[in-house]
Amino acid sequence: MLVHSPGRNFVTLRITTDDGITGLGDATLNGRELSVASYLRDHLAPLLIGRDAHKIEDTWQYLYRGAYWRRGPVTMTAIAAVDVALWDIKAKVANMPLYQLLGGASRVGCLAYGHASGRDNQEIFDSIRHHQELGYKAIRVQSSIPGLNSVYGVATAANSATGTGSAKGATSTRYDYEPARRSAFPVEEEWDTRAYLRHIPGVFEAVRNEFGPELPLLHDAHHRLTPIQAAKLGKALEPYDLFWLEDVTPAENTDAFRLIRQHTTTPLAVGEIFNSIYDYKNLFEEQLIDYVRSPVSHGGGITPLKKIFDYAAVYQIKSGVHGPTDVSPVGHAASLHLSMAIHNYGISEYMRHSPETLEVFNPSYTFENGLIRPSSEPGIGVTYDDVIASQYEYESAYLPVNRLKLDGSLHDW
Ligand code: EZ4
Ligand code: CO
Repeated sequence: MLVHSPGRNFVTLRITTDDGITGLGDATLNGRELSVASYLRDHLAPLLIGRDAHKIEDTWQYLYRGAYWRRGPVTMTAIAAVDVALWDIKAKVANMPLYQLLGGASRVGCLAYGHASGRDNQEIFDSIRHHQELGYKAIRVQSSIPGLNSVYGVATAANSATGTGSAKGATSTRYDYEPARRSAFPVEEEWDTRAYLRHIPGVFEAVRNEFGPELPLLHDAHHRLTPIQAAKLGKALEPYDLFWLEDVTPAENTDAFRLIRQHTTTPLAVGEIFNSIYDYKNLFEEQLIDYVRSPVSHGGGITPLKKIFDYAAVYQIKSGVHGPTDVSPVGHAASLHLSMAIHNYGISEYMRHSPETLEVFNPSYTFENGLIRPSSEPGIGVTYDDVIASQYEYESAYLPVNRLKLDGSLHDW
């Protein structure tokens, strides 16, 4: 179990076989890291000693069914880490990049989107241009809201245009690489849904006028709206032809999508906090969403996520994998290999990790001309540098909480 904080906190599982082959799995659960580390160390690792590393499906079922307590983010992130480490090992033994074992490449690379944001439209335009210069062909746009002093997902002026820099010296509003603040308590932000709904359509109108009709644009509402507010936003954004609108309502009430879907043709994405095929079942069967946000590391691993994507394909629903910096390069690489192989790939979020993170994980995937590609290295193509990692000790860090500006009551995040 590797728990370090190169740029931000990561929990990484390393499994070593009797013949000395190692596999890595991402066990990072942002803001609740140590619970997964304990689940793995105290409950799963002892069960793995002496098991055949090649029996991936059987081991997955053993850990999932054997616990009795199924699902949930902690359990499923822990099982995912074991699953990915075993796939890494199997692919190394086969001497192939993992996507070959998952069916081989269905595409030359995986379309990725980056995060542009700003406090006003001019800053947003600069941030979009900067991301285009970095090679992005699809861009998520988040904006400050007049009257609110900070909004999650909006970088400060210092880094909104560059999108670079390390977490060292980061301030509470430095979101590009450190959405979770290092402190014993979460930052409290303020929120006003009516102000948000009034402002956002104009931002997309301005962006479309500036950049034209072709550029794929995305937006994340971070679970903050009621179903009828979500329907209104989806409708208001229709003229600007979004690639998707993400996480409009609190994700646990999937019935909300029925109402939203009746009102808008804006494509919908959800699932970054889901962890089971059962979370998606009704959404798929009633065709209420368009993109599946689960990353390998929070979706229980490659084994179950492949099944989720295949199930989604029946309904022409595509992948749209979560890829923030709190998914480690191990998690990104695992999602990337699966993304290369499946037929119904859509897009991946790709926030770039900090130099500290990259130094520790040494990912071999590349990003060029809008596409992320795995290398031809055997396995998932990530190696962990323990020596460098040991310089970065875990520090508690939390995502912000959100209170209504009007009366301070806690709001959905
Ligand atoms: O808030 O990864 O689409 N991306 C996101 C992320 C999540 C964080 C939570 O850990 O919503 O920024
Ligand atoms: Co999101």
